[in-house]
Amino acid sequence: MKASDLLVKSLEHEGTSTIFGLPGEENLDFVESLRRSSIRLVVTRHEQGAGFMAATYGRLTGHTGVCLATLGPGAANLVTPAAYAQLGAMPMLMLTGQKPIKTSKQGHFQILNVVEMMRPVTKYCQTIIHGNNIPGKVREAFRIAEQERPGAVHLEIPEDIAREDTEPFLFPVEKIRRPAADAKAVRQAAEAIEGAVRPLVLIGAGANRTMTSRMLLRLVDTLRIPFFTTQMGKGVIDERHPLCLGTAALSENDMLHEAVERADLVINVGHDVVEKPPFFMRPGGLDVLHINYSPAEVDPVYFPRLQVVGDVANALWQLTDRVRRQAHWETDCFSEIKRAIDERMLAQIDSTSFPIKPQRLVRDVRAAMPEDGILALDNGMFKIWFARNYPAYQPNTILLDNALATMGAGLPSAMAAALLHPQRKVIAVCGDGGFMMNSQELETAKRLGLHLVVLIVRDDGYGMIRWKQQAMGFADFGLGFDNPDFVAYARAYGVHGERIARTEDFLPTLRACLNAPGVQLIDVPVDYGENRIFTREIERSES
Ligand SMILES: Cc1ncc(C[n+]2csc(CCOP(=O)(O)OP(=O)(O)O)c2C)c(N)n1
Ligand SMILES: [Mg+2]
Repeated sequence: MKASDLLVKSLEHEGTSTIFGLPGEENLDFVESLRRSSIRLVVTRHEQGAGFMAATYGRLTGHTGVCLATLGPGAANLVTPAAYAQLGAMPMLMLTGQKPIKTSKQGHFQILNVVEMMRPVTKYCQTIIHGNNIPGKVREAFRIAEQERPGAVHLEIPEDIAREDTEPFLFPVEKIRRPAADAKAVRQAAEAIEGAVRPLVLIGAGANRTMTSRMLLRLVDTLRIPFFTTQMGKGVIDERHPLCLGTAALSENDMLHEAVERADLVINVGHDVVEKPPFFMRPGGLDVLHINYSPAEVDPVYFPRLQVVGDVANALWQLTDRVRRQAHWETDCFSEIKRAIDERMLAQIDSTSFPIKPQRLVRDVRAAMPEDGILALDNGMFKIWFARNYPAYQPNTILLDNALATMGAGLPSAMAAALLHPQRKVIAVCGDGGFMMNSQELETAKRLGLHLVVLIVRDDGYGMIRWKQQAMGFADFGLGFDNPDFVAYARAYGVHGERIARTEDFLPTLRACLNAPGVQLIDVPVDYGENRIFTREIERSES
């Protein structure tokens, strides 16, 4: 069998149904093999679009998303998506072409050492040097990409290898059960929880990717311990739950930290130091119990004394069975904090001033979204507002990247969500900066017939950096820009566009766009004056 056919067979064997990519001539044998396969090739307008889509596919399904690029320049464009998948723990395989390795007549034209370039941003990267190795390398790539902690892997297929004749053989795909936490560790953790006075649960990114919802809810409901979440832990338990305090959107002096200050034990489920810290541990401060698939990496702001390492859902199940609610627990003290937080959340939500206040924007988006609607956020100031003010009702209904925190991933990740869940409402929320980094994928979205809304939060600048610049006492410099006419821009792609001119128009327009077919773009001017709420929190932390 031809090697490129065997590569496609190996991918089919792993259950790959879609490959996102932008081929070059070095991929043409593979592309021809794909043409005759069951796998769908989704062609994008930039490799970043393909990579971000594949990573989000992996994040949402737990199954490795696959993307394709050519050698040198194409592969270099996949570096950011690789870092996105690697830091965000999303299983993704990148396939890249290469010039022939046995004989080549082109000198070093376009040749980069792609495998070495990918090494720091992947868990596994290899060149296939013989067609017969393909099934083994593919199996290893998938196994490693999906194994906790998930991440990016890379395989390079040189042109001459892709054309080789091979002896086909496929390795069995076995699901590996994760080890359960050690009974002694669970016993010690249970004692620590029972011995605490004001225990508090923190839900992190790891809990969101592996469907621990049911076990976490059982723990919280049985023991009645209040909880808060990191940005990437939003939605594991419905945030309307009476014991939910909210999301720590900032690392320091967030309003949630009043609760952390009162707690004497934080039960940290699925937290990962790659995510921006939801609070800082200090020597001699509160105790932290780390429940995760792997031990906590030692870090100056995170050094838990107690650890339960193993399958998280199983650990929670064991703990809930062991721990008894204690009469001496003072968890009621958190209700007072919750009331204060809820009150602060009401500020400006009804404001009709224009441009729209971020609080009103977030409130209206929540009002328009059904329970299972998916928001995919790009990076910018609005991300903090959504993290703090948007209650998620279901796991993975707010896709935000607080790990690499790259701009440009919002639209492609929303597209992957819309492709996977055509029946659900999907909104990409982008700044005017981040949107323009991958706006060309509007063409891909339109071509694929996706149903999604693209919301551009427009402040004519790199708002988040402008806010930090101001908070640090610097003059306003170097962060403004002009924008295209986004409605005309949408039209050029054959996409419907709307510009909001009055705050009251935003909710009805958003509702109409969510109910209309195809891609709908909304340009909404925002008033970031409200960012001063966070500035005060920064100032307090610096004084
Ligand atoms: C690829 C990339 N470049 C730069 C940054 C640094 N950065 C973080 S937020 C931001 C501004 C984002 O501007 P915009 O998308 O307009 O959102 P806004 O903050 O204005 O709402 C910048 C430059 C980044 N995170 N990622
Ligand atoms: Mg902006």
